[in-house]
Amino acid sequence: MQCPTSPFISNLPISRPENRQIRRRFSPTASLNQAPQPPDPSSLLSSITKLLWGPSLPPGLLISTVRTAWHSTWRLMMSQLAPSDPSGGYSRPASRFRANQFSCQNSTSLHLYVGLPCPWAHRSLIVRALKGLEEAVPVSIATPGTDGSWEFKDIRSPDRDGDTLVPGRDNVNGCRTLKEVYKLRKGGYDGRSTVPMLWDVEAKEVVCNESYDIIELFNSGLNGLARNPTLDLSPPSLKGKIEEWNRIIYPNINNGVYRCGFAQSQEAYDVAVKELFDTLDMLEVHLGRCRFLCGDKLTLADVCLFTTLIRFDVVYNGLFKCTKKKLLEYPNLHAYMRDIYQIPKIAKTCNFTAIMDGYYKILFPLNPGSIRPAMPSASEHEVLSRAHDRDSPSSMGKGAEIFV
Ligand SMILES: N[C@@H](CCC(=O)N[C@@H](CS)C(=O)NCC(=O)O)C(=O)O
Repeated sequence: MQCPTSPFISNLPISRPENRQIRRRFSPTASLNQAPQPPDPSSLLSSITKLLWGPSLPPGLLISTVRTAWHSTWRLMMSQLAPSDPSGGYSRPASRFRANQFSCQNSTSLHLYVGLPCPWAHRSLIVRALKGLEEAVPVSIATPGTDGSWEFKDIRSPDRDGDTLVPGRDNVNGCRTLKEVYKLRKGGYDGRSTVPMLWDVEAKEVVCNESYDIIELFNSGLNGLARNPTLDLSPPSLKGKIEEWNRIIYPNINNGVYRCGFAQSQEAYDVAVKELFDTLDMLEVHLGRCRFLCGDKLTLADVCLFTTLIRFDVVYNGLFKCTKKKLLEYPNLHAYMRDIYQIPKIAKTCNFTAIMDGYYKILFPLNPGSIRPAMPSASEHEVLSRAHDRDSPSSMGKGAEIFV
């Protein structure tokens, strides 16, 4: 992002008399013998500042100038990166490719593209793991590049922690970026290149880039290939309840945290943060009575809630200003999250280093210094592995099994 420097420079009052004097001391021939270097915008800016004002800019002027420049640049970036409604509320663009569940039934030509920071992609990794679809639907894991778009890196996983998923290459198309993969489809593509994305290897076509469609397909459309075909995370008897929970959880929690973080007005933020915490308060009561959202069985609604909860204290609480409470302050929600985290294979889908880097280092308009804060100790693996006591018959009223 190069724009922050230019409004700053254009605000400098270069006609001040003392500046003219300083400018006379500047010799344009001083660097003639050096090889030309591309100008580094930040050192260029500090050189200009020093020329005009000496080593220190008057603090009041510095603050008001940078504030004006930063605020307008922030508005410009947010308006392009996070579309908003007239009140400044974040409005998430719709997914472009929706799955036709029937045409993909038991397809042996599917490949999944994900990024580990992304909660929507995380849903697809969890259902893929629970259903035992790892061989049937191989995965390529992208990582955010400096401009925020997804790219693939041929890294030999130095940060590999056990067999936790880590970013790597595009294993099917050999592309450098996800944008290139999208462009391979017939007719090309110039829209948002989002994860998760399900790719048809033979047809060279995007099957779907909407996470809920993908998890429904993984849950019930690939049973001929799944190692765990009898697991049903959306049984007909619970479909209505699951849809009801999704209607509450998607706008207020899954997208709710983004509505807090990407709000472009105080009013929009106030509404989003209230709806978020009202919903968490309600869930805290509900999960004091039931092990999972729809009773004693894990469903797709729990998977969708989990991927936001597991990121809550790690990134949303600080970076997205979801500050009213930490998830740790909700005993039932926190134990519920640990309960799901401890289901075999789920912890391996949670790469906290990738999550923190993906949010703090890449969402530049929200964290311009790109400093990644320390991992909250309550979100460490050891704490998440502590007993949750939600599976004992006495704690939830009756003996509960995780799976239907
Ligand atoms: N509605 C989509 C949302 C997917 C989405 O927004 N993914 C983000 C990462 S969390 C992305 O890939 N953004 C890249 C971009 O917008 O260019 C879904 O549920 O699959």
